[in-house]
Amino acid sequence: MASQTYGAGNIQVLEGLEAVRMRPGMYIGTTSSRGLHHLLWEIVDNAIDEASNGFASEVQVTLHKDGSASVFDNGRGMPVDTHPTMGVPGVQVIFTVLHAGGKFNNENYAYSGGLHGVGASVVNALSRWLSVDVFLNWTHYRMDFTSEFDPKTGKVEAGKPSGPLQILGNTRKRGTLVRFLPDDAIFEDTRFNGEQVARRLQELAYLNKGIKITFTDERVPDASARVRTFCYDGGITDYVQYLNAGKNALHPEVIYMEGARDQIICRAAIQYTDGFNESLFSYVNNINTPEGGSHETGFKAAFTKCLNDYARRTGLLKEKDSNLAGEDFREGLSCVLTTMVKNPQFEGQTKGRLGNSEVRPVVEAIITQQMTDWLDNLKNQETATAIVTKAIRAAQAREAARKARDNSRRASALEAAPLVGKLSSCTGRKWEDNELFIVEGDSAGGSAKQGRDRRFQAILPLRGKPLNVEKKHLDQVLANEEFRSLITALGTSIGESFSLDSLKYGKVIILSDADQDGAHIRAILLTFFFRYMRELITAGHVYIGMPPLYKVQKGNKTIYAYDDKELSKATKAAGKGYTLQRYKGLGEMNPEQLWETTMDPSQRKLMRVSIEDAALVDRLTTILMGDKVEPRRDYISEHADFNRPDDFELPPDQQAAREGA
Ligand code: 0R9
Repeated sequence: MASQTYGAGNIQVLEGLEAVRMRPGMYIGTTSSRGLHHLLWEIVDNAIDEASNGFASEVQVTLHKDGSASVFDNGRGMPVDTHPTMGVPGVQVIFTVLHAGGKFNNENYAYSGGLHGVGASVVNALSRWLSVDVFLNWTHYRMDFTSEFDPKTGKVEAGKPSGPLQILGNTRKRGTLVRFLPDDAIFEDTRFNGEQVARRLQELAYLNKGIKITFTDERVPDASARVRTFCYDGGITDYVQYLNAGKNALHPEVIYMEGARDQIICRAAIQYTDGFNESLFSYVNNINTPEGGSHETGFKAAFTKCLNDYARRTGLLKEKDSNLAGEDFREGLSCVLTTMVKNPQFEGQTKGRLGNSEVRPVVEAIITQQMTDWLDNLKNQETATAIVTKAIRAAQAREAARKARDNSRRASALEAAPLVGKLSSCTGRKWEDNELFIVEGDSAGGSAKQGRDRRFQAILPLRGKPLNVEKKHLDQVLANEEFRSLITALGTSIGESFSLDSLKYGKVIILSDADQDGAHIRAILLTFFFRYMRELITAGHVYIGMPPLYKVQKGNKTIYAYDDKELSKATKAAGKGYTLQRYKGLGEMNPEQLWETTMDPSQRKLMRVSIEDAALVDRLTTILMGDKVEPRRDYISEHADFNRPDDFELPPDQQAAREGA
């Protein structure tokens, strides 16, 4: 025992919070906005842990006007009694000793956040100040911490207690309240993104059935929009229904499965739609695993096997038929899969894949058992038959697509020229430097061809509106000429056979008009990339070009304005006697203008397309591109403002200016 006290544990104690300030990246990954939000998630995770362990029913998160954030849970209250070896109150240990929370409480917090779990002390170290209020045993305790410059040592003292633990009085409340102000000396930007916070809290509410999460953004001017409450008694069942809003469900009730074995808990909720896409969202300890992993593998294996067995048992698949593929059974499937695992190992480039191999057989066994029970139930026969029938049709379409792809491969080998006939390629040999502009309309395409720098810019003009792939099978997509040209130009193939390694361009830039038609074309192309070449987006290759909306001219001086704010600046700067031109389409610009405003890397604006939250994007593409009109109209009228300058990537110099401003 004694040797343990003086072992690794002691080293951690000696390592002060200053180490965190020296290398914040080592603890929170980055000091960008993502890292900033990490601080909040750390505290929120601790509150959710207290609730999901059954000790709290409510979590309240508030973004305050002074830039600080606070989190409250109505749980047991952090321990305030004196720590046996450190001789200071428990709260003090939690907020001043690295890794303390986990260290003396591994058993109780079996499933706490693997990715975020850096400890509350890291949040303290990276905050200008932090306060914790504990409501426990009818007593209100409080402790304050600050990170301040100490003139005596010439260093910043990180997260030091401002004084001893205080007793402020009596209370009938129970719980813990933590409030902190992220240090602007550490973070590039200390403003929390209210939408991002709301989205994650909603996700946590779905994943943790019955917990009431209240989010208050005090910075919002409109009082009626300040407070939002998320609470879902149906948990992930409600989540699936939310994902399927705007889709046509194949069966009214969500199928729910749950089980636990070897300290692994697994839950799944599924519902089929009449669509063609697979939407599977998996989580481990409340953390999204977009790259899948052992839990997903186990789920898919069980799911495919159970349904194939069922199809044979019931004669839907005949003896001569071969088994259906997993992807056939997942066509039109919306599924949320969550697992709780003791020591999760996250792997992959973005740490988005679960590595623990022991999880696969457990999930497989739980799903097999639950799925078999469901399929054996008489009242589910109609739905089960519909699922298998749909999968059989999917298999037929997959076969047709394979043939079409073979044909187009053969065709492209024989007559590559006609297939990419519309493409004006570039001469550069370094794929990373090359750019493919997908341009709306032949006339703009013509200007782009003449205006471009042909050494690294290729142009693919699109005639009219491309096919809306949201409503189409892969074989139909492959039969479409516009998409065939695009796929051939990119060189990556598509769907299952997509390969990023064969990509011929570092940037794929969508260039469409700044009007409704242009927005529609953009949405169609993004839907196509999202459904069939998702890696192209996640690897950061897809961009949206931003043509200017206005030209302000005075004498021989020209200013281009990309939104209304810039326009009013430009007209003010120009003073009296300027001429104003409003561009209605790309086609109105001559080649030089198009180059100057939209294509020249040193002057243009590009927006990089990212998938921060695949579940959200999935829901949105369905709402915006699917065939239900109502949800689309509602969404558009609710989010009418697409003028979001923060999402745009400016040329390097302007970017610096914007951040300075
Ligand atoms: C506002 C955010 N909430 C928290 O950070 C929070 C941590 C926490 C907690 C306990 C209760 N509520 C909490 N809220 C707790 C845990 C235990 C015993 N008493 C109270 C226990 O695990 O046995 N704690 C989280 C870690 C610790 N407490 C501990 F390590 F100090 F015990």
